[in-house]
Amino acid sequence: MERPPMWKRAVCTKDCPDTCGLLVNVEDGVVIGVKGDPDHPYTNGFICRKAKSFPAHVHGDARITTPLKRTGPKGSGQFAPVSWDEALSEVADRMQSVAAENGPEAILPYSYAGHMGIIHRNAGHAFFNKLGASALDYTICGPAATAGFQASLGKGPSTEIQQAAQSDFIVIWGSNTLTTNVHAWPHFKQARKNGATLVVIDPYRNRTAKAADMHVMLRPGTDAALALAMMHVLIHEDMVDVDFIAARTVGFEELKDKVAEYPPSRAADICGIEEDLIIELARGYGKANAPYIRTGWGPARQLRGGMAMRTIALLPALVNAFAKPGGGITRSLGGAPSNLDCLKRPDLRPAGTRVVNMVELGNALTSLDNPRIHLLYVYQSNPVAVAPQSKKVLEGLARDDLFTVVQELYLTDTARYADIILPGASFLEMADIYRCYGHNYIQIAEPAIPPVGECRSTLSVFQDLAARLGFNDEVFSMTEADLIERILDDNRDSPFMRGIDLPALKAGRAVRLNIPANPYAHGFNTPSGKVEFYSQAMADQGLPPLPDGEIWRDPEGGDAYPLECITPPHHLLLNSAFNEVDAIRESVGVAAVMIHPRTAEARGIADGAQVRVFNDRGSCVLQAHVTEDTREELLVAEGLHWPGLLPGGGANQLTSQRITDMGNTCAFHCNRVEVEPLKQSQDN
Ligand SMILES: Nc1nc2c(c(=O)[nH]1)N[C@H]1C(S)=C(S)[C@@H](COP(=O)(O)OP(=O)(O)OC[C@H]3O[C@@H](n4cnc5c(=O)[nH]c(N)nc54)[C@H](O)[C@@H]3O)O[C@H]1N2
Ligand SMILES: Nc1nc2c(c(=O)[nH]1)N[C@H]1C(S)=C(S)[C@@H](COP(=O)(O)OP(=O)(O)OC[C@H]3O[C@@H](n4cnc5c(=O)[nH]c(N)nc54)[C@H](O)[C@@H]3O)O[C@H]1N2
Ligand SMILES: [Mo]
Repeated sequence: MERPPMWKRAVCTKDCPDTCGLLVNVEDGVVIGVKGDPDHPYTNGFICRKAKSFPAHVHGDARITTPLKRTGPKGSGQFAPVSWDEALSEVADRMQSVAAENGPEAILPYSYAGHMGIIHRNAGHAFFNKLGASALDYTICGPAATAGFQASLGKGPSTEIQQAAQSDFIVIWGSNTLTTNVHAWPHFKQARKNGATLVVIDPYRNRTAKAADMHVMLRPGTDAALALAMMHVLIHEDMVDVDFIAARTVGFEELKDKVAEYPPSRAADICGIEEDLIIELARGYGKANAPYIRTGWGPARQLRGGMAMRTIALLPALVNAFAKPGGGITRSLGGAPSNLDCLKRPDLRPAGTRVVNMVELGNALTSLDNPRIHLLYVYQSNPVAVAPQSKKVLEGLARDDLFTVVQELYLTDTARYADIILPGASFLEMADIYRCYGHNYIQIAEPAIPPVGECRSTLSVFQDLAARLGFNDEVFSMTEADLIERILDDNRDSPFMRGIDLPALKAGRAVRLNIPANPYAHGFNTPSGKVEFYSQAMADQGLPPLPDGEIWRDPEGGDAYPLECITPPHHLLLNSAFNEVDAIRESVGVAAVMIHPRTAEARGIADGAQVRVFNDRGSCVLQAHVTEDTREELLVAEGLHWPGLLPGGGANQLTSQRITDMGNTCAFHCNRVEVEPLKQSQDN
């Protein structure tokens, strides 16, 4: 007799703003299907192709299901299965011997957002704090964007995306929405149905730009100049809201002087676009009833990314977009519950513990001293693929005097360098509570299936290690349920958590946080309580208090590298994840680099040819996609492919560990390069 399908609620764990509600079809402990949860109030039953491939992700033949110990040279991928006891005894022994010989700061944890659930994502913090290991600064993604935006509009959530459905002028500024934030699209579509104009500001014609009414294809790193020129038009053509500016902003007179330096003609030169386009954009924005901006992270992945984001974030204040339903600006949403101290236990960290910026992993493993890093523990991250300047990262990982532990689901390029691999449970095998950064809902998920093979959750692995090291603080014996309860309790006084429907949350349904759809109607969370055209806080940090359009290009290599290169997300990959799914990899096909026809012609590069993209930091071999979808001086390498699948490594061969002006983030999209046809003799 056929059994009815058993659908269980789950939450997508991937590092994407949308954090979808899922329904998982389970038969005999095996996930046989995944679909969108139609009851999720934001994601509404729609999921992307990647999420549909979760059955293959969870049950793929290549899934690591037992602990493994290295048997061949580092990087060779040769391992033999060992028991959990043997693996964890060795890890614990190594931790103790490294700490005894070199001090605990010779141990470095490296983790990021492979799993987005609050509990497991943060499950190692208390352990490494107690150990006194070097602490990691989690900078690889958003801090430049956050810092820039906050300097202008203050901390906290921004305009809820659903608001945009009422906008008549939508600007998508450096986000590939149709690829990286697809659930925003129905709201933009709704607005367009009512006549709204949709503008995309992006250096290449990505999927979203192709669907827009207007595409401003600016040079990377020039957003602040563009925003200042828009302000120039708004001010000179009397499109600003003088009452709002007088009452709710600081520094308008100083801003006006700065803006005078950026007439559209000058910005047109800086940005490499037509002056008329800037004027048209500014007038569209200024005359709209409810202008709305969706900022992505792209503009902030530049050396002056903080300044770019800060300047963009000032635009809505000039026209008081906040007062109009549908108007406003979105960067990040959600973010509550935010007090996770009971889980992370910052109190356990010894005072003055060394902090390592995760962007600088390559340097940390090759040149950091006093003490040198002798034990690296990687979990929920794949630094060989995602961290900048891969050559340095690989050089570090190859060190004989470095002991590397990698907790993973798959034999990634990073796992290949491990001395011990610990098999991680997937999100469908563990309970967690999810907050997100693209909508204002939180949700609890229970395990849909038991752990595959001998896989274990991140929390349980750290608790086992804690027991082996004799750590007996309460956190090291709390279950997921205990921790969820404690976190909810600790955050009871947060206004965002007020009125949370606990029974609904415990039943697994998405629950709306008490975050206003238009938080700016209630004021600005800046030091002055106003929008800060002039920021004293920035001046105090030695940063320019006023916006300006100065550009910092990649300083390495100079004129030898006349082209620029950006490395934005691929539609079918999620950072480096989903390379493990055969069907996805086949659809992704070869790794390509977009090259403008004139640039290709000048170098004798034909469409489809193998090319070498290079700079002083490294090189990679990609297939030329000759197209007018990019600018003449700009190469675009969408990713991230697993570097080991490519003949010459991944796009992070080209990127730099140099950090941004604010937030200490990586300028992933700020690289000078050259490209040439691949010569037969070159094997990279
Ligand atoms: N399919 C898919 N979805 C994803 C991801 C993925 O890898 N794949 N990654 C997830 C993660 S971790 C994040 S943080 C988000 C990121 O989501 P996004 O913000 O969409 O991604 P970014 O890499 O920041 O790039 C966004 C856009 O910025 C453009 N850009 C680059 N430089 C500049 C510039 O100087 N100015 C302007 N105006 N634009 C610029 C790029 O061309 C790109 O189209 O997406 C998440 N969603
Ligand atoms: N060139 C370039 N580089 C980039 C970017 C770019 O745009 N261009 N984007 C950057 C951005 S925005 C980000 S956020 C970072 C992302 O950096 P990461 O967070 O490191 O990215 P992922 O590729 O998602 O790697 C996560 C790994 O965690 C593993 N994993 C997933 N779930 C679990 C689990 O439950 N347990 C364990 N142990 N492992 C798990 C996955 O198998 C995967 O290999 O990359 C950055 N790197
Ligand atoms: Mo990210």
